[in-house]
Amino acid sequence: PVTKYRLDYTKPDFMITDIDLDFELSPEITTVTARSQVIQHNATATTLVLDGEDLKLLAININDIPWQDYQLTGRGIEIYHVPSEFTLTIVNEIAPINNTALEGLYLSGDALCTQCEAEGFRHITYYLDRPDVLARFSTRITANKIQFPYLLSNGNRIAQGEFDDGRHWVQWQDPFPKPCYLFALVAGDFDVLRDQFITASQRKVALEIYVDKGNLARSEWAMTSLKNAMRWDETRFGLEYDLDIFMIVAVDFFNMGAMENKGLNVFNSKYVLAKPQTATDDDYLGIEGVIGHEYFHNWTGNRVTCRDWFQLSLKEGLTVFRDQEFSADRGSRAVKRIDDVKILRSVQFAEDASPMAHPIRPEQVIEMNNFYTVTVYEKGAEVIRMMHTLLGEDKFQAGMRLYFERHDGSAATCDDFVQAMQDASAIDLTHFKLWYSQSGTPELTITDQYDANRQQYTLTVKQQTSATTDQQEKKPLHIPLDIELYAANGQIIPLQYNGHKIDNVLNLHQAQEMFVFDCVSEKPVIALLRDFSAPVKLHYDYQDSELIFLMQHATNAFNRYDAAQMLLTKYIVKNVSNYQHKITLSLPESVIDAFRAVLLSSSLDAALIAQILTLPSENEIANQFKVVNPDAIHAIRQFLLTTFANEMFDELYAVYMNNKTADYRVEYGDMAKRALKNSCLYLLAFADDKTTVSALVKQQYQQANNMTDSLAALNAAVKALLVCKDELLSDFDQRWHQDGLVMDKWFMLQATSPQHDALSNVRTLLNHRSFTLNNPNRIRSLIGAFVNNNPVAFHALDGSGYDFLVEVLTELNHKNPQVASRLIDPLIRLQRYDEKRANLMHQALEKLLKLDNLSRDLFEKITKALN
Ligand code: BAL
Ligand code: ZN
Repeated sequence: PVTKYRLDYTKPDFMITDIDLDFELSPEITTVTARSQVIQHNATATTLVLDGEDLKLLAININDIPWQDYQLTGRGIEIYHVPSEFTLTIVNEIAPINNTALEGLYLSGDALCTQCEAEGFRHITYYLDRPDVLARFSTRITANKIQFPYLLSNGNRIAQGEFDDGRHWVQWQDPFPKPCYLFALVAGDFDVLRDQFITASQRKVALEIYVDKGNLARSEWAMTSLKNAMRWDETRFGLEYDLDIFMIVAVDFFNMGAMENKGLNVFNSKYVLAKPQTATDDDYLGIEGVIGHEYFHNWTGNRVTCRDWFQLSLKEGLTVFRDQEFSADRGSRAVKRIDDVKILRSVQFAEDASPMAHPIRPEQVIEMNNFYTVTVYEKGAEVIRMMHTLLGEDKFQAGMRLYFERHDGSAATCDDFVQAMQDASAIDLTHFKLWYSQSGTPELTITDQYDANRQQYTLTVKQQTSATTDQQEKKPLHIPLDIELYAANGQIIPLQYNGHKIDNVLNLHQAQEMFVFDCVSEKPVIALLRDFSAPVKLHYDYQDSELIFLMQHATNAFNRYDAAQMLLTKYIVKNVSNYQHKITLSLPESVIDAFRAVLLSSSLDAALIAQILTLPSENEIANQFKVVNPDAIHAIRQFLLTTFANEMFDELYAVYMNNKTADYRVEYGDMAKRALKNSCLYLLAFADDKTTVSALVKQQYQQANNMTDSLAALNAAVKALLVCKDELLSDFDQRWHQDGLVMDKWFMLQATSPQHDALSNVRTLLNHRSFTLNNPNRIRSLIGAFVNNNPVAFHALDGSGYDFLVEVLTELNHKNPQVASRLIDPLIRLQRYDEKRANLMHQALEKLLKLDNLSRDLFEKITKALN
């Protein structure tokens, strides 16, 4: 496998301005005729090199004359001595039915569909498969009418017809030039939910959502979310939709969450289908977020696309930021922020500390599919968010307008984006740009000093980023640090120096800096990193009393949550050490009281209380340690759960009872109540009084009229190992075994069970009637959940978890390299474990490296891990 480097970018020698595609569809053999208008851009180039994989070439014509002067290579075709401007016609065959990698044209159930990002189009025909080649696409699809009554592609439907032999055809035309990764084709039989949207400039857009037959009632929320997203993008970003039709197709077999193909989004059905009986509140929010995300790509991704794949964060970081803001504007901004920070801290920080560490704009890539990461996406969104913090909403929006003015209809770079932000705001972002090229998690170490005589408060801030596997040298970054000071009575102390007001956002630039504030009449309590103003780790020696104070008085909801997290983390770290030294575990009464006060607060949003009462996950806790001890972390977490449950039993029970909702409504206030009620139930399940809690859990499961409540009960039963768990699990299976998406929840619960035989249960479930290794969602919910979210079982000291993953990856390496490559992540983090585990992980990776035909995807990660 070859490594590609960002700095090696060169412009394409040839451009394709227009392409007419003709598909004769059938699952066994599909014939593709591609007629492209090619123009030479580099006068010295006479060889046209096209990408193409797994294709059977039938014919090549140049200007309608057969052309023999070419050669097939491992990765495509080289066509020699071509003229400077010509029509290239290529005819080839593909076999969608054999396409288990789900890249290119493949079969999802009975439907044919495509996935072309990043480099899937080359599995359809020979082409310049790179994002900086933008062409106008027209697509004619012919297929059997009974089997494939709907034939869809990008743009507008301009003609259709029928043949006598049972086939029909449809012609599509997309007026917007696009790179081939945004091409899509879908053929199948569906139910269609139709609606319309009137844009701000009064244009009528037809909206269509295609779902499997019988699923119409489950697509309404997706339609509502789509209309909300379209309106939001107009009001917040001033961006309107540009075609006359917008289609979404839900398919069951999909490697990613969804795909933003122009005018024809293809979605994993997980992010479309919902009704109260089958989908949880989190599913509803997930659908809203992903529908928004894909829709927002129409401008940030499609109208302005990426010059090359190293720039992926240009569209993904920005679009994640936009979908985060959409969700925040619709629901609770604070809760959304906390959810996003949790992902960053638990998954992205771990990626920085892994052999896959990379900047949000990677420097080198073997397999692009490996770089659809939390770093490119979520840390990328944090980088955009920091610019938003530095510029403010108005200047940020001015930057967006300038960005579109300059780059609409073309392929741009991350530098182009920052330049537009800088030019529109007159704020210098030169130093800030380092965030694009430097990997790793910066750490801030903060100390302070109060001078009562001078009434001065001084903050000393040091920043340091440790070396990562990809990059040894690190420089100080431009970091926005948002702070607030409080007096003992909870009043805000205004920030000022020398008679001048100081903004809450401090700009850090150097390895060490001092900030002095005067007119501070008492030693203040400081809230640091308000709203998580930068993706960094924070070290500041807070007293317990200060954290408890911030839990009550911080004006920023994120700070309240974070103070609670820091307080718990202190005792988690202490108790992990106690556990390792066989000292009794303990938690001070004052800590429990602080949490009790949050639980009983009448002023806090119920969803925020639920967040604060949810203990950090084992993965979040693991990031506190250089060497992770999964058993100790699990034991401490169980201890905290039991302690909270026993100490706050009556209060938890009362809040549980007070937050019941009658009918199920997808409404933020109700969701918040359910979140609080169910986090109380979860904690209660760990109390010593098992008879009472088991009855309570069982009752909620049996009486629930919605999936949020029944799954919460089942989760509590499984995680607290209540006696009712087997009965409830089996009831759920009986009820839902025909529904893959619902069963994913059931697989996930068992994969993450603390039961000692979790692995053997997972192995048994591989043969369950609802499971198949052909479906990425099933794989992620059973195997992915086990390897990522059951650290005790996956890292069992007998190596059984690692052996299991090796077996699975051996099979998936051929079947679906992309899905395989996602699953291997926890195995490549061997440096984070003790010698015994690291050795076992090493052996497992060695075994995988010896596989025949090891995919590029796995090769890249394994070799990085073993180096
Ligand atoms: N572009 C791949 C799917 C997504 O990020 O929207
Ligand atoms: Zn995206």
